[in-house]
Amino acid sequence: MKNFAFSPAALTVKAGEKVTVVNEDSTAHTVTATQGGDFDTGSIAGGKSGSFTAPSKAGSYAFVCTFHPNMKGTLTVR
Ligand SMILES: [Cu+2]
Repeated sequence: MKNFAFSPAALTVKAGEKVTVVNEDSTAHTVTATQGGDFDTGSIAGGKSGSFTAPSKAGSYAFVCTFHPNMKGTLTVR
């Protein structure tokens, strides 16, 4: 995350893969599945990294930052 955006906003990973994200802003962010609680990094402080485990089911999953709902991205699980 950088400048209040996810980069890249569209990410493709394998089912069950551990995904690490880096927060390059000074403000805390999260990577949180929009629906179903499929994944959630919890709060990642500025300058820190966090991780989540991708869902085991293939598909397309929207995510947001819970603090900044205008930050949006899509996780594709294959
Ligand atoms: Cu945020």
